[in-house]
Amino acid sequence: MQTGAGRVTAKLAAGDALIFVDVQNDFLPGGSLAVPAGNEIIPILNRYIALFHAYGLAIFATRDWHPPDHCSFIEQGGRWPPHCIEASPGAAFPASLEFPCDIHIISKATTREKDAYSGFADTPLNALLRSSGIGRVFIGGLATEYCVLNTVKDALQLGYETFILTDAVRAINSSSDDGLHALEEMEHLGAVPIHFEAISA
Ligand code: VGL
Ligand code: ZN
Repeated sequence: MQTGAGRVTAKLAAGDALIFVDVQNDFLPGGSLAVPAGNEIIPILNRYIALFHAYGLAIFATRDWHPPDHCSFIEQGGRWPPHCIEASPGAAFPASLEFPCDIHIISKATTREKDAYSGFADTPLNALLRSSGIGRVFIGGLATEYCVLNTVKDALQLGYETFILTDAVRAINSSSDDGLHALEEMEHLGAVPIHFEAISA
C-alpha cells in the first residue's frame, strides 16, 4: 500500500482475498429488504471477481441464511421483514453475479435464536482465511452499515489488513447518512478505502 496526497493504491499479491458480503436477491431492488441501488455493485463486483480469479487469489462470499422463524424478523419481535430465508429464491445470489466455481460460500445467522451481522460470527471464515495464508482482505457488499461494517470490524480486530471497496458497497440508509458514517467508522478503525481503478496486479 502506498499513501500520499489522499491517494491509496494496492498491488495484489499472494495472501490477498476478496470477501463480498450478502449480495443476495432479498437485498437487491425487488427483494424483501432491498438496499437502494444495491444492484449497481454487481457489475463492479464482477470486475473484482474476475481480477482476483485471474491472479489465483481466494474469493469468499458470505450469505445471510435465516430459518423461516428467525429472531430478526418482525413477526418474532425483531426489526426486519423476513429476508434471506435459507434455500429460498430471496437468499440466492443473483444470476448476474459471475461466480468462478471455486468460490468459498459462508452462511451466517443460521439459527433461530441468534442474529449476526458479521461474516465471521460463528462461521469458519477466520479459520479458512488463516489456513489459506490470507493476510489482507478486500471487502465489499451489502449493506454498508450492517453486515459490511461488522465484517470489516471483525477483520480488523482479527488482525487482517483490511480494505473497504467503496465502489462496491451500498447502504440501507434508514437515517440518511448511515452508510457514510459507517464508512467513516471503518476508516477510523483502520480500514483502507479503495476503489477498483486503484488496485493493480
Ligand atoms: C443485513 C439486515 C439484516 C445485511 C442482514 O446483510 O447487511 N442487514 N440482515
Ligand atoms: Zn438478516
